[in-house]
Amino acid sequence: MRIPKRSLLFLAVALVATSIFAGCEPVSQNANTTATTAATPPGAQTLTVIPRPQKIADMMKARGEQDQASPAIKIVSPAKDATINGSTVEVKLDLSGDLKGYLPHKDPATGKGNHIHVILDNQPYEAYYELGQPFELRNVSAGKHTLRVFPSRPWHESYKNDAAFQMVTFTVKGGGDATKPTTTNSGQTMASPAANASATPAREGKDYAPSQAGNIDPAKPLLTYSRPKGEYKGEDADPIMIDFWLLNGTLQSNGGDYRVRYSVDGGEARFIDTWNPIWLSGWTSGKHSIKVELVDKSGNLVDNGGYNSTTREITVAK
Ligand SMILES: [Cu+2]
Repeated sequence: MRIPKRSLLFLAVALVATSIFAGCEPVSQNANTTATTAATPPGAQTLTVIPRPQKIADMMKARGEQDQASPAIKIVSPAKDATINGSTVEVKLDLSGDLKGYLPHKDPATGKGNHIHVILDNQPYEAYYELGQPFELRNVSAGKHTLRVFPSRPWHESYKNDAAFQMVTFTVKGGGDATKPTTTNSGQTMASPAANASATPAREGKDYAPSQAGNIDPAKPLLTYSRPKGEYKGEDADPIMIDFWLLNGTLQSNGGDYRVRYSVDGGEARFIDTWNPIWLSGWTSGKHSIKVELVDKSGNLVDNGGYNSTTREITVAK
């Protein structure tokens, strides 16, 4: 087949023009441009690790010394190895240490603020803002469970000093029954299965899907998945932060033996070798899955009760 020279020239000019225009587009648009020329499947995206966003750097500046704090968190309740009767587990935390002004609290105007990430078993974390008020896990299934907590910033980046993490194991007897209403200690009905949506909770808390503790060895390396989680909209949808907590293990570039491996939508595996959050830019709208794992130098999963390999689904709406 012969292609006229003029057509080839036109094609070349068109390609150059396309790449010039692509260069002017925000990063998030580049993914789409690449996808159309490389015939990748619909929805394909090219994610790039970018530096800490300026918006967050500005927030840190405005917070004074808070980001140099060394918070110490303690789970007061449930006590280690406690047995709890009934499906509601009251959580009480004690925050101390060198706080430098760090205080969990939700600003009613912005809906944001410092908070604690509370994780039942290996479910997505729940945010706990007002430590002076009780927080409860509702509808917890019978059996053995773990609770993990660590302080976080308004943009959900965790504090990573040793004392900033605690985990306890406890057991629930006669746990979650979805047909019965959840009540407070005084017997006042807070939420019934039929009225759940309209009821205003009297305290912070969360209804939980059935889950059990992993068979965790608290002395072995433990990776706790924290972010991303849930739904990302508008300016929060790009970049998106990956953040985790690492117990009993040191990553390769911090002088240790471990690596954190992650992949998005089942794609190519990438590594995080220093214990810091990363920000990924270039997300397309829709559902995405994120897998975060703890591996050794050879790339083998370092298992600990199933918690060291976690896959989460998030929704991006740009
Ligand atoms: Cu958070």
